Formats: sequence, C-alpha cells, structure tokens
Amino acid sequence: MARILITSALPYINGIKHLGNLVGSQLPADLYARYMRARGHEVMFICATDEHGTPAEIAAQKAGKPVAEYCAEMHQVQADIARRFGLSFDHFGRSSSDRNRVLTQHLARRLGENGLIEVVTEKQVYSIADGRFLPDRYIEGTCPNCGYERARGDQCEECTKQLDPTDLINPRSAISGSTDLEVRETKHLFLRQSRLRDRLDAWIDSQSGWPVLTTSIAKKWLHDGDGLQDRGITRDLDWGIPAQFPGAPWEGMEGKVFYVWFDAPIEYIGATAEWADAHGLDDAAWERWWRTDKGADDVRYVQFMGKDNVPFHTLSFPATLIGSEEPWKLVDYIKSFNYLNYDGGQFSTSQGRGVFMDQALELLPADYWRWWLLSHAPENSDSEFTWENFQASVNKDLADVLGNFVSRVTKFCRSKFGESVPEGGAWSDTERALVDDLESRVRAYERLMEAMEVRKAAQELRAIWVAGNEYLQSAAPWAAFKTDPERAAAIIRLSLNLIRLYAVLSAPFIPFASARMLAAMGSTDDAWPQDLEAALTVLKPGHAFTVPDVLFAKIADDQRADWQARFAGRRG
Ligand code: B3M
Ligand code: ZN
Repeated sequence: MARILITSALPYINGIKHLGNLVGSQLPADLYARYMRARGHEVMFICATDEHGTPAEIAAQKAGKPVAEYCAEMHQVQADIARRFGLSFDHFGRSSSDRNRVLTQHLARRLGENGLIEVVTEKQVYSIADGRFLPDRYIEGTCPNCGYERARGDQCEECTKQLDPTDLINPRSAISGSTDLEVRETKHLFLRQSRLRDRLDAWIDSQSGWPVLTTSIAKKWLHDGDGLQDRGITRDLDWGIPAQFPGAPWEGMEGKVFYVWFDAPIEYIGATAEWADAHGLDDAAWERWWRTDKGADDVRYVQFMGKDNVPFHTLSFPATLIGSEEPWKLVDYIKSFNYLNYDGGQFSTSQGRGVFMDQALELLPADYWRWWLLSHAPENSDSEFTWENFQASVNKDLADVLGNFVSRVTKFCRSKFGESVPEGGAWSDTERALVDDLESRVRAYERLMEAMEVRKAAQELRAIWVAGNEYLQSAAPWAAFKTDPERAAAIIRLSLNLIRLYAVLSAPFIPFASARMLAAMGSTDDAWPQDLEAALTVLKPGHAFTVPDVLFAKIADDQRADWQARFAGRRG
C-alpha cells in the first residue's frame, strides 16, 4: 500500500467554473484519486478555492458585496457543485484560511532570512481619483497590438498578447473609469528566483518520466532569455495575505499583500492542515503528507493542472519550498492538460461562453458529463466540445453499450428466472474465453490508469463493456432458454456478475451510475478484481437483485438542438 498525495489546481473564486476548467484539473484528479483508493492505497486528495488577487476583488465589486463575504458565499457554491459532480476531495479548503496565512508568512520569512527576498522600488500606475495603485487588471485601455478597446493591463483577451499596464493606449481605471492616472514609486518584495536556478535545474533533471509538455515548459523558463527572472511577490491591494507581519525580516510593506500566485500553491499545504483541523487531528496528521522529516519521504505527490499553470508549479512553488531550506515534500509527477474548446471557439469565463458546471447539472446528471469530458480529455492536444459529439458519445457508450447491457440482462432474468441469480448450468469455452479476454483488458486498464492516460483508460473501459455485450449477443440466452434453460441460467449468472464487475471498474469515471449498479445487484462488495474468475462468481445462485431504472437516457435530436441554441450566446 502506497501513500499518494493528489492536488488539483485551485479554481479561482470568481464565479462558477466551466467544463474546460473542470477537465483540466479537478476531474482527472478525482479520477486518479478514486482509482488509487479503489486499489487500496492511502490517498489524500486536496483542492481549495483560490481566493486572493484582483479577480476576486473585481468579482466582489461587480456583485456589490464585501470581498470576504463574496468569497465565503462563492466557496459554498463551488463546494456544493463539486460535491454534485462527485469530486471526492478529502478536503476542499480556502486560500484565505488562517492556516494559509500562517504558512505563507512563515515561508516568506524563511526566504527573507535566507537572503532570497529583497525590497525593490518600482514605478506603478496610480489613480488619483481612486486614491490607489492600479495593479494589472485594474487598468483597461486600447490594445497596442490589435486595437481592442477593453484590453486589460496584464493581457489583451482579444489577441491574447501579454501586456504591461504602461503599454495600453488611453489607459483608464477599471474601477472608476478615470483617466487621471500617474506613474508613482512604490516598494515591493522580490523573490530572487535567479539564485535558485541551478538547484531548480538539478531538481528537474532528477525527475524521471515527467511528460514532455511539463519538462519543456519548465526548461524554457529556466534557460530562455536571461533565465529565471526575479519576480515581485507583493501587490498594492487590501485583500490578501499581509506582507508586513510580526517577525518579518523587512519593513515598509504596510498596506501590501502577497501576490495571489505566491500564496495559492502554499494552500495545497494549508488545505491539508485545514483537513486535519476539520477532523480534530493534530499537526502530525498533515505533516506526514508534507514534511519529509515527519513521514512524507515515502509519499508520492501528483499534481493536476492546465498547461498555463505549469511554470508556477515547476518553478515558482518549488522555489518557495526549496528556498525555505526546510524539508518540504516536492511534487513527484505533474499531469498537465491542453485546452478544451467549445463549439468552434474558446470557453470563456469573462465572456460567459460555453457550458458552466451548474448549468451542466441542470441538463443532465454528473456521470454523463464526467464520461464525455474524461473520454475526450485534452491530453496530447487541445480538444473540442460539440453538442453532436456529446450526444453521440452519451448515446453510444453510455446508453447503447453499458446501459443497455444492464437493462437487457436484468430484465431477461426477471422475466425468466425471477429477481435472483439463477442456478444451474456451467461455464463453457465461451465463458472461459471471455474471462481470459477480460483478464488482459483489466490489466491494461490498470496500467493506463496508473499512468494517468485518461483517454486511453476510457477506451479500455469501454472495450470491457463492449466485451460483455458481444458475449451476451453471441451466447444468446433468449435462444438457449428455449432448448436448454440451464445453459441460459449460466449465461445470465455470469452476466449479472459482469454488472457488478462493471460497477467496480467504472466507479472512477461514473461513480453515481456505478453505485446504482452495485445497489441493484444487492452487493456491497466493491473490492478491486485481483482475479477475474473469482470476481465473476461473487454473486451466487439465489442472491437477490433488482432491475434498476434506466441508467442512461439517450439524448434526442431536438433536445440536443435545443441545448445547442440555448448555449450559443453568452451566459445570461
Ligand atoms: N487559480 C489559476 C487557474 O485556475 C489558479 C490556479 C492556482 S493553483 C495553485 O488557472
Ligand atoms: Zn489585442
């Protein structure tokens, strides 16, 4: 039994996430966590809302609420949706927690004491009307690259060019619209990452088997141009973790907070500590996941994220931990994803384009979405959500292949033998061939799940469902029943056992349907199949079952067209 720490990139607090966000981090992380738990490993699966920074402040302002209140409410909303999607976090924390504040200030202090933080005087845009400095997103203006009039200080959403606030033409405050701006001097803390370059480089080289996407991004940032740049880790904001605190090895940082990307990854640790608090456990309980001097040296730590988050996880966060000179657990494997596009364009939170998690659940249960998203995960390249593809894959994979198998087997049995596993008959070569085939398929499925090959694992699982269907089709119990009822009984007994097996194997992908399948089979035995023959004889003759309601309903053409039209514009 291994100990596996799994973190998903933390969703920003500013609104409900869309399906593209979900498939790039939380959902595949959940798949992996569920699988590893099913294999008997000790898993700690951590996520949290990322609550600091300008996006939170701006969203709160739009909602007309104090930012702390807005974050508390949105955290509840996101936690509730995550639960309804079956995301099985051991803890869903908040980066605004006290735990994260204490850890962030502690790590910053250590970095300062180790000579890795310096105070730098910078020039920044100050809004006279608003009486404050305007960080990145608080400034809007015309993009010098494409002419888009509502480009933000950090990036133009239209042409995606990265900008500096001073690049904007006709800059104005995004808070008040005022153009009465001037450049003033302000002091900030800078993390001297460049001093850690060699150690980061050596650490990355020592990692074996990282995906190319991950390593190439990290290496590019380490070596391109001037190499790893020192970066500002404070901002002129009210909302965040105060950069001036008792014991800080610097002065003059009053009124400033840490940059959101400095404290957000630390919340992976913070949320694990929040988990311990929530369960009335002491510090040793979370430290054994995070401190290599306290038991974490045998933990395998896997992170899930979209590719845009990779630099922060391969360089910035490790720089924080390594630079502290304390024995923190570093990541062992980073699973990163490309983007999921939406019907010929991009999902966009700010433009309300695409399907958002709450809306998805209004249309269909979570498993429909989980299956489609995971079986189409943007692993090797970007992938695209289209309603046609979604309809086709739900109707074929879930309704025709899996759902139909369950329905045919249980209904046939009820009508011919009643609602218990029939007795009589014995396995023939057909059954033995099926078991052999499943034996090798299940082992292949295990290898793919272990390797986090999400799409390929979904394909293999589907092939396992298909094998059952083909078996049923060729064994034809309805024909056998007329001449040799015992033969039909043996076929159906195996098929009912297949339903239980499918429930166990499919649970990481479609946990809700799996639970219903297991319940319909009147079983609580969800042990992972070590031996297929044994797993397919768990339900003995006489064992009672029930016929479940339709597992997966087909999506009709007019329904699909309706949804397509409804989601064509922006979120209302
Ligand atoms: N909230 C960005 C994102 O969701 C950010 C991730 C933080 S992970 C520590 O893409
Ligand atoms: Zn532009």
